[in-house]
Amino acid sequence: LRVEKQTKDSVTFSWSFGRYQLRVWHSPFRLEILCEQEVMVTFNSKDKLWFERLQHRPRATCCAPSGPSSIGADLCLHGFRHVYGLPQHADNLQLRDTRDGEPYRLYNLDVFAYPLYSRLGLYGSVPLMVAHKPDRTLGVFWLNASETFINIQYSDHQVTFVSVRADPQTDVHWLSESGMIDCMVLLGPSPQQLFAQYAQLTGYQALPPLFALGYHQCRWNYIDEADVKSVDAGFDRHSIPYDVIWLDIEHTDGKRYFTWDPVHFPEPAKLQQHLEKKNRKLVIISDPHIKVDPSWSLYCEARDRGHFVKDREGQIFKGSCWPGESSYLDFSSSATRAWYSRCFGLDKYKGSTPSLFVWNDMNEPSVFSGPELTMPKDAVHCGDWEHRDLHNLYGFYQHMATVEGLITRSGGLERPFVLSRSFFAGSQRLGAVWTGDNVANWEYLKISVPMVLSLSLAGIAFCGADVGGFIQDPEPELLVRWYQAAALQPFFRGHSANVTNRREPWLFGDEVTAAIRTVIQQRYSLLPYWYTLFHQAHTSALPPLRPLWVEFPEEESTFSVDSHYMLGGALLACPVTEPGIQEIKVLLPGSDEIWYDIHSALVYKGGRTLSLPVTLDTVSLDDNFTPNCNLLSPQGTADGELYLDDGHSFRYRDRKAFCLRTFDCNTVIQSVTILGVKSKPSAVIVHASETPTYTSMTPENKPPKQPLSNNTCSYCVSCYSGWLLRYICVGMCVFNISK
Ligand SMILES: *[C@@H]1O[C@H](CO)[C@@H](O)[C@H](O)[C@H]1NC(C)=O
Ligand SMILES: CC(=O)N[C@H]1CO[C@H](CO)[C@@H](O)[C@@H]1O
Repeated sequence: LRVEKQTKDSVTFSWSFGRYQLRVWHSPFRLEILCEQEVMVTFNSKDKLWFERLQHRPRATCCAPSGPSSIGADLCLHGFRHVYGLPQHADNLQLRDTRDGEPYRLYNLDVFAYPLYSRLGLYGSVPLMVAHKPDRTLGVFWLNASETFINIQYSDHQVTFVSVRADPQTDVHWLSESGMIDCMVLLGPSPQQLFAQYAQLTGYQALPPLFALGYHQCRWNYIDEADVKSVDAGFDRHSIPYDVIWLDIEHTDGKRYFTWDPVHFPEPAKLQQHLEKKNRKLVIISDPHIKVDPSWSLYCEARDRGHFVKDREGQIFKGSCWPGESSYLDFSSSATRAWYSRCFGLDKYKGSTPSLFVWNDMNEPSVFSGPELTMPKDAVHCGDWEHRDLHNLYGFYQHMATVEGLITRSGGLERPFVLSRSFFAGSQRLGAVWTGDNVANWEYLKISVPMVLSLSLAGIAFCGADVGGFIQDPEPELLVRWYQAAALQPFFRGHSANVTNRREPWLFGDEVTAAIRTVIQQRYSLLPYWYTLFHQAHTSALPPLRPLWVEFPEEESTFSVDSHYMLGGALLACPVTEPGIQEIKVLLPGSDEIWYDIHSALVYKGGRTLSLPVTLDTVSLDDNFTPNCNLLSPQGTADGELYLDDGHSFRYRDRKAFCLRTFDCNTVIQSVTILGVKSKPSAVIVHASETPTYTSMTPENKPPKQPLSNNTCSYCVSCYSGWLLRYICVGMCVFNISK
């Protein structure tokens, strides 16, 4: 940064050889960021910058002892007419102009059956806004964990200091209840660079253990050990792959976390060993509220060591939640987090084994007796911080302590898996989140897509929505459609509330069972692709789920699409989210792209909207190759990447025990299936540059049809035989297609 120009009113700094400039005026205070002389962002363009100083008054005499402490600022984003982000809201991906109603609110709340198309705060908050126009993606990160409101105003005219131009602009006004102004502008310019800039500030997506990308079966509640075993056996009986079965609050002894119901779960370790024999895991719930029970040692320990949040009088705060009267662990304290982490030790947590993983629920926190079902803002945390100052971070800190607990339990060797309902900027470092208490109807299925896209844009790449809808009973068609949509979202879990009917995939007749089996099997076939995408998220911050504009940043027609999206750089996914329809419309971007329908192998040119017929089996998945490497080109090449490691430990990080291969021809493979070949080949020869091995990602672990010899193998192929990616050839390979 160097000073380029100084006048009596302003000073101009520049960097990147003068390409970028920062201009600061002192009165009125303004701050402009320019790229090649063009203003991108103006800070305080409407003079809304505001801050109040903390005051110190005796706590008991007033409702906000630090006095009014709000902060606010406005920014003008020049040339932008599309802004996104600010999860979590049950709304479209593109943020709306708020002049016609409420501002977007960021305040973590437990909202059962949350209203749709609302700017109300939900379970988690990420104060990151992403703006996009054809030549730039830009981010505004407002780092504050108190209740925050954001107003957005789109306009067609741009008013700068010196001119009025017929260019769009977006004005954004941020307001937080307390804190300091800590606002970062991320300049991109590409979506990829923006993701990386944001990850440098808040962290990269944790690489999940491979099993966590499989299918999860949950219910409130599987009632006892026999029930768990019978559901587990049901998956085998119906040849439906799955990896994890989940237990909700009823598995405990009276909602005391870290205990087991002695009648229904008398032998939890044996149950986990039973599952582990099939390489399956158990996830149990662990919430932040602790039953007030002086005869329970864990409660007494937390109380005596000062691990609970206090009320404004300095007594231990009490509120009601699942166990009845409860106190809440103060996860903002590092001592409390360390203590809580140790509770997951295998010696301390009786009945747990290394194949038990964790789910943090109700951590907004949910307080049934509190204002808006959460903790009063004047509750007091360690260091005398009021709850209002860190409310949106409470769940993040529980997630952090749980993750720490699982890592420590394994001596630092094994990757944790922890799902959290509440989250904040940076939760991607910890694990997965989901969209909370949704409802079994088509509207909630539809909104799940923009909700997970919005999380993905804000760094939280490992996210999903409960399959089928948590509340109420889905009709079979909805259930099938939901499985199809969710199989193309990162976190894939079926879950249902206690008052709903059972809905394991085989309870609705053969047609439904078969449709669900197909889609879960397809998910497993794509696991190597998912895993590779998570490796990318982990190392380069590109999320697996990408709004179309992330891959096609210059195509304005994609900017408001949120019903379909890219899954990695190669697949376009368009789930069916309406009942009884015969066809869906899909925008295939890129006028020089070639798209292949993965089910029919039909070829389409990009740059148009396509109507595709759908049946109950259809979820549209289209495969794309960039023009310079599609198989229809004379070169007949394409490329792709594959990441593999042991799937569960940190050895990929500590000992670099992984395999990352680029295929110079990597299309969609089953045995060997290659799209885009004009005529039916008689054989395909695989030449490998080193001795390759075959890895099967299917549960049966079948060997390949023909073993490799001399680094080559030959397959008879039919021109098109399905899209299951079954055998992954590890090693640098060249496929020769014999015409
Ligand atoms: C479901 O859980 C709620 C909350 O604990 C309880 O009040 C209700 O009785 C339960 N219903 C059934 C059918 O178990
Ligand atoms: C002082 C203050 O409260 N500013 C904060 C806004 O919130 C973030 C996240 O808690 C803090 O890191 C900032 O310091």
